[in-house]
Amino acid sequence: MRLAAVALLLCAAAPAGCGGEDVVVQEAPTPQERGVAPPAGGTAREDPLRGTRARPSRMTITVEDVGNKGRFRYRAPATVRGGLVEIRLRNASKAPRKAQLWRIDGDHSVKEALRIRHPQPDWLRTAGGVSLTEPGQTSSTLQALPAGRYYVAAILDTPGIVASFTVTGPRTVPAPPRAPARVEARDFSFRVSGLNAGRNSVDFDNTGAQQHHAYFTPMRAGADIKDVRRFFGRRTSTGTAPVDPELVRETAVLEGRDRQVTQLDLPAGRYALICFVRGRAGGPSHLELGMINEVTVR
Ligand SMILES: [Cu+2]
Repeated sequence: MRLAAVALLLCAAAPAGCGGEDVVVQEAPTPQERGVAPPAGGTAREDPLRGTRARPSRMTITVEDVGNKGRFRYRAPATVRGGLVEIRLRNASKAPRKAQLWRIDGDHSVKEALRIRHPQPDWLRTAGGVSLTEPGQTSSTLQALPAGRYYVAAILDTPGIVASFTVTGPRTVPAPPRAPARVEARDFSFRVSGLNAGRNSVDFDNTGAQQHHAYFTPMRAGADIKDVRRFFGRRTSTGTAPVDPELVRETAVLEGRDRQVTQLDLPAGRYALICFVRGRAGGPSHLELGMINEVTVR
């Protein structure tokens, strides 16, 4: 694995990724972006994420390249009706991207939030979002979005141009229903069940108190999980990587006691499942605290 990629991983859960100098705040969406509205009321519809009947609100986030130097920008509607929300990420850029949501409480600005690394103050919360999505693809997450001010940013990428938006409605909202596949993140381990080869709707359930994400990377033939742990644990790497960094599946970061149903496309094979997040205060990554599992998908 390339060292740059490893270095970026170690920055997981800094609000806007590593670096930060290039981060620009997008304050004013275009009228088209404002046009994303929840589905018309009246008839319940089949929810593509989990096959049950529900009428979640819906928002579409778009990410696209800016110029040709690897910079990118998010666009989001200015306001979203809160509650249970289907968040879609349309990846119009040339690299895999995800949409990490952050919620800002109180009078703090997005600019202020973007300067924070660790420790993270109580007024800034990770708020889920959409898993890593391939170029040209759209994928979805179903989760509760309580009223508040939010922004969408990258986490494991170079800094992009963030988009801010306001969620209207109640402060407390119902949690999403359960999905057949489940990834439970605890402090500091994973439990996994029901994953099948192909596209899964995954109940990503953070039952711990800490922030967690789920990062799947395929293990090369002959590699074992100890090799992977050793590989990510050191700052410099030599020899053949025990994982394939070109095929990563990764959820957004969830705050403790939060849950979402998200999509993960997993070809059959053996994966290392890792959490790279550090505590709100900083300190060791959860990988260093043992948050790594081998998962076989059939
Ligand atoms: Cu974690």
